Amino acid sequence: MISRRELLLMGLLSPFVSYTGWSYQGARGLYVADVVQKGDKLVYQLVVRKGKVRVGDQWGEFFLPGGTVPGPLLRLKEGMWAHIVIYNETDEPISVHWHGIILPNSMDGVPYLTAPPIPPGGSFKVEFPVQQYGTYFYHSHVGLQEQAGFYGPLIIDPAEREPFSYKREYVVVLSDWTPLSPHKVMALLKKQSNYFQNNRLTLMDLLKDAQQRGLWEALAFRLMWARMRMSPTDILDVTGSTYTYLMNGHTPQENWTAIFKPGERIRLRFINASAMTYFDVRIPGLSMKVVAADGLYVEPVEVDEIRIGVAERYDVIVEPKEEKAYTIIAEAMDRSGYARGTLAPRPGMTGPLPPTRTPPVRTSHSHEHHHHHHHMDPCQDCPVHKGPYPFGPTADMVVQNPVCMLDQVGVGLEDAEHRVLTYQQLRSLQRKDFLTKDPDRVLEVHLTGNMEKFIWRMWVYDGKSWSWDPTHFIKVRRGELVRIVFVNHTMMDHPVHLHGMFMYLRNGYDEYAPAKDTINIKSGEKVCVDVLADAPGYWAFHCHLLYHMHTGMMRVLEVVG
Ligand SMILES: [Cu+2]
Repeated sequence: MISRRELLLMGLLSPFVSYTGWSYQGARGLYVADVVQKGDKLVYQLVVRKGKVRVGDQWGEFFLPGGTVPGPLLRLKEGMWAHIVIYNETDEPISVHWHGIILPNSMDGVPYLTAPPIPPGGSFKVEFPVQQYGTYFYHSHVGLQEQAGFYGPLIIDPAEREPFSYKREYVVVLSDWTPLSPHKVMALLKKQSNYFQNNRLTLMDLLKDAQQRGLWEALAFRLMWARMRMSPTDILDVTGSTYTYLMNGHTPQENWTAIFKPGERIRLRFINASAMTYFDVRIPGLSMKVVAADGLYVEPVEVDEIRIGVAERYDVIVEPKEEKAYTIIAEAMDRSGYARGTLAPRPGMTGPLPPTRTPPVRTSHSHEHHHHHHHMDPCQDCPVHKGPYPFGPTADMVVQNPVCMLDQVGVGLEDAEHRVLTYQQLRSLQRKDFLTKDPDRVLEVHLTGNMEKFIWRMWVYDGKSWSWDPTHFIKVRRGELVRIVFVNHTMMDHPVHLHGMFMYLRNGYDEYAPAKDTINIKSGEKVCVDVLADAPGYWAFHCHLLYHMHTGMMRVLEVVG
């Protein structure tokens, strides 16, 4: 009998080593970090280097935790202690943030806010009691290092028996890589925000559109978008025109492969570690049973496709029955490219690639699309301040009547002829009694954007005044139950991440609301969450689209006491 752990190791060890000859040789592929157990401590050493790695026929400069991209898999155990020593062997300051992990504020890895960055040649010892289980990841929180490969998976084995069983498991890290330096990408976006978007609409599209809705209506629709200085094809800012999408560090051509025996139940832990890419994940021919969201168990839901926002994680169980290769495809939301791998009974097999789908276009109706009125509106307790709003030129547009869209699949998936996961379906397996209480405080978070200038903001309204400046901390008292109402006034979706505490998504399941660390807020949507502010300190609260965070879509939630 081979243990699950050994199987995991076998499945993960698929090296694609590249040699540069003159600088540090980085490797691509998911490796498992060496661990030493000392009593109730799991001890890791994480050496971070800079190096060159070949991707396809291009070379890239990477930040390489453990010498690889992605960084090595760190595995912890609920109830034990994590001791992770980080060594900075690069020539720049670095930090490591433990995404979704409940830990002391000083260990959170946000430079200057929770601890100074680790200087070149320096080291930092991260220590925290492991109080949770599930699928997480770690990444740099310094500058744009995350875009350059500074991320890796973090898995925590539960103290108690899991509510489902499986024979093997695979970690699937999805990411986006560009041969451009991240600072070049930033500069290009600042200069021309649609620089990477190739899907501009043409005269042909207009004529097709006019056939369907009449010429004047089609023209008016285009004019509306032009006046807003936007395009209905603004789906992702940075696209497959520069990105190569990676699965466990491998390009679609390299076809990362996971082995199964027909009839086995396989657990896949999907982690979206990309800088800017929403992935739509499918395994044609297999349904996926979602068993955990952002690490924590949910009531199982059978679906055929999952949209995974940046920094979100989903655990699924699949049961391939046939002796054949199944393709794992993670398409970028704008269809400009994909990451790809294969589930196969033997190495070397290739599953068929599903046909490319047409790029989504935001329509004038997309905000009402598929909106059904339930008896219970899950957003009924999410009050939103009715303008006027102080956004000024930081907002291209203002959504007057944001819509609750928890039961919607998202732009481009409306017409999918299979089951797509929605937030409405996520129900926690763990009851939290405090979620039935009235909140002690309500905060509104209004997401705004100026596309032309590439300025992004998180405006906060606390019932009295507005603020947007990231150096203006949002203060709450320790122990308060804080309701946060998000409104997305932009044409893009934003995955908003809160450090240090869970956000309980108010989707109608009350005390069984799912706990998430990253909440996707669709264009035009309002969503609300409850946060039990039980962790004192300064917690970063930001859009996880790297270049949005970098240009202002970031705040700090200070828990006082
Ligand atoms: Cu954003």
